[in-house]
Amino acid sequence: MERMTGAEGDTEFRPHSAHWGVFSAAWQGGRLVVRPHPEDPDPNRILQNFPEALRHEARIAQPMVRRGWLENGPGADPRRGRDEFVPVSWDRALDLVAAELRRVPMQRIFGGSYGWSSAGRFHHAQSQVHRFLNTAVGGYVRSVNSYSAGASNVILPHVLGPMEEISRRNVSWEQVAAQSEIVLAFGGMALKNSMVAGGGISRHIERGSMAAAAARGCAFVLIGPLRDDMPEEAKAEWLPLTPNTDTALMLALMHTLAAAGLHDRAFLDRYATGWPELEAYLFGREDGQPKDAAWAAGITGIPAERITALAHRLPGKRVLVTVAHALQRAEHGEQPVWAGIALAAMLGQIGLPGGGYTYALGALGHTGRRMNLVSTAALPQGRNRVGAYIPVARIADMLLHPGEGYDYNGQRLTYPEIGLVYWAGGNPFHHHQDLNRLRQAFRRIETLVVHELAWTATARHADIVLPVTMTLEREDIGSSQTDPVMVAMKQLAAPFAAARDDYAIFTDLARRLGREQEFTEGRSARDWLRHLYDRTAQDLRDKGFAAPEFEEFWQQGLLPLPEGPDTGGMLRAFREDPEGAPLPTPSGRIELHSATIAGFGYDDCPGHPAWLAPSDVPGPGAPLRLVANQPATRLHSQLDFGGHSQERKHRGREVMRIHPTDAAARGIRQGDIVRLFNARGACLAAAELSEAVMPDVVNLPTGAWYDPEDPAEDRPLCVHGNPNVLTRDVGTSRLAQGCTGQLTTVEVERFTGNLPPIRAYAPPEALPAAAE
Ligand SMILES: Nc1nc2c(c(=O)[nH]1)N[C@H]1C(S)=C(S)[C@@H](COP(=O)(O)OP(=O)(O)OC[C@H]3O[C@@H](n4cnc5c(=O)[nH]c(N)nc54)[C@H](O)[C@@H]3O)O[C@H]1N2
Ligand SMILES: Nc1nc2c(c(=O)[nH]1)N[C@H]1C(S)=C(S)[C@@H](COP(=O)(O)OP(=O)(O)OC[C@H]3O[C@@H](n4cnc5c(=O)[nH]c(N)nc54)[C@H](O)[C@@H]3O)O[C@H]1N2
Ligand SMILES: [Mo]
Repeated sequence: MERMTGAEGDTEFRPHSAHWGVFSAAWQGGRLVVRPHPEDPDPNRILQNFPEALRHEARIAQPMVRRGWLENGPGADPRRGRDEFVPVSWDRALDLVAAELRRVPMQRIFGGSYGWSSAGRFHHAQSQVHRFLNTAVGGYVRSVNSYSAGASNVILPHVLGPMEEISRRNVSWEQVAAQSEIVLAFGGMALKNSMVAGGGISRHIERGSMAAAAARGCAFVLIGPLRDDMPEEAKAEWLPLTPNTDTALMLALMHTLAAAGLHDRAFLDRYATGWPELEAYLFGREDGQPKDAAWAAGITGIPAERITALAHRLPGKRVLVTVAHALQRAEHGEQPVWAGIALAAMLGQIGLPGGGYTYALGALGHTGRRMNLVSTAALPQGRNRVGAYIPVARIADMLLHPGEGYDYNGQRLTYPEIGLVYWAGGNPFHHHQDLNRLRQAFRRIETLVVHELAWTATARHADIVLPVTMTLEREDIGSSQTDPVMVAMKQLAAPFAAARDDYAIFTDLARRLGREQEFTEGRSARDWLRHLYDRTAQDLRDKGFAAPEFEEFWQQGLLPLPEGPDTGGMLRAFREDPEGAPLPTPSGRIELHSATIAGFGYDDCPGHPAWLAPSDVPGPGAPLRLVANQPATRLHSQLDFGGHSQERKHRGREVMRIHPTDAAARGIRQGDIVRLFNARGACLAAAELSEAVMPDVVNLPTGAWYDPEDPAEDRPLCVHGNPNVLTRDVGTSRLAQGCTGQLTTVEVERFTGNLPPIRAYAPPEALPAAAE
């Protein structure tokens, strides 16, 4: 069963998997036809980005080296991102990378390499690059936490428990469908988001679960700026709320409950610590300001009567509070996560089926599901001998301010001095904020090595670009802890041009560094698949289940995995026995006041949940709030050039939604090309007038590839619609230093100039091949 090279023309449907769904594909009439998993009750169209993407001109055909780097050697260079490229052979490219890895000490290599890459568990690029740097180089400066949940990753363990536990193991969709009476969905539970699950997903159950709950009489309340953050099936009541003011609303709900004596004192006494401190704050005993509904109305834009009425609906009901990731991807993002817990604690439902608190339900197709009983395949990472790390979203700070100190979670850390940055499987020009600042940061380093399948802006900023296969061009195993199917992902197409697998590239590099055996352990890619499979198979057998041999699994294509019971997780166990199953917090209880956090002395994250007025508020020059959320038509920036992503653009631009009143005030009509701008940057987009967006808010999702009109400028216009030219590169607080990219402030105007062409997908200029 060697790798096939002539897959095109194969008319048999073969299984494969992506972060947005298990599927099968075959070639029909010279075109790849993609079919979702037959048992998926609610498949999505992101899968339809594949056919056009496979052989698109945006693919990288061969290894390339930036001209200035080739001529002058490693070093800071303002031409990074607008230089020409020189095609080189694989041998030459790998010699150059190996020489750099020998030259630059591991303490000066940043290999954090954040990014989602592809669903297969072996060719998962981030796992590959980390394993390679550990086993073949010795280590690297890493990153911790995620862009997804930077603030929650840090605050949740202090006050309730680990983020993954709280989001995945406690409250399930089954419980919601059967038991919840009221669901307060802060930030909603948009179906566009639960299409996605890392490692693949065979069944999208969110729409059906919300429909079942609504049919039973469960009331969903959508709190947030966009009406379509809940599906119609949920029949949700929409409470339009000024972005980044959820904490004020939560505090006012708590104040109303406490003032009326409707809070669950017995629950707070038994299961929580810090209620007296929080109560004092709610009643304004500290600062003279009661956090009542009238106070919150002025902040949130929600009338006081609506807030008090909502509060009075809650006591005695099975109420579930869920807080979307989006709320904490913002200034002081720790606060709504913590305040939501406090609200749920006052209602006394934490640990009951379908009630209490869950984090980010529906943000991904991982949440609200049963966990598999057996382990998921994962490539071992080896040992990193470098201790230094950064919170992931501090990358530009690190590159711009080496040697400077900063606060993080009670520690004083120092940014290391980085010479070489190695990226495989992520797109910082997608995920990072204030891209003009990121460009400055990347200009300062000595060498940027990027593995990519397409000419993303990150690849264009690299010094050495190595073209990789996309998932369809190799075989792999698809698997996730929250999906009951393991997928034998078959190769569906030959590698594009000279593209190679990340694993093959790292193997050749490891050989040049004299560490091939350490990296490969003597295994071919196919051997690794068998090895990863065998571990899950052994786990199955150890637990008394049958498991086929690898060859049979590969033949079969799909292997069902046993799901565990819906136990209610850590929070249920804690409710049932708070002494026997305490929470992993310092007090063993829910911390409404944290002595640890208070002890850090941070004014931007005090010892209890608090309203901290944000600094990024509408003002002259930027009177509108921008919501830069996840895109419905793709995963982040991946396959933005694919068919489904393209068909939703207008005149080639990403679509920005604006309320008709705000549009009229600016003379903007449906379909107009508009310019969004603020002090940091500007981009074009196509206007869509919509009452699903609340007034004073505009919505431009992420993922349109960065496309600078004149890259020689300091703040070029992005002609395509990447909102990260506008967002701010500041941490959530000194506690978590998380990403704050979800929200910022902007102005919008009609664009009346000549419409610049989209060049984001066209390969950069290539010079004749170098003599070698
Ligand atoms: N303004 C704003 N910004 C945000 C967010 C926001 O809400 N607002 N959300 C943030 C969040 S939650 C996240 S998780 C990040 C996501 O940021 P990323 O994960 O960096 O985004 P992706 O577009 O998924 O990048 C993955 C890259 O890997 C490449 N790739 C795919 N397969 C392979 C492979 O096999 N090998 C290699 N070498 N490369 C491969 C793809 O071509 C793509 O360029 O964005 C963050 N950025
Ligand atoms: N189709 C698709 N799905 C995805 C992804 C993708 O790229 N494409 N990315 C996946 C990833 S990596 C992640 S981490 C998750 C992210 O999950 P989230 O971060 O929750 O997703 P977003 O779509 O960014 O935000 C959800 C909604 O929150 C609302 N919102 C924004 N700010 C506020 C606020 O201050 N208050 C309130 N109440 N609401 C607010 C916005 O209206 C937005 O639509 O999504 C995942 N799902
Ligand atoms: Mo994310």
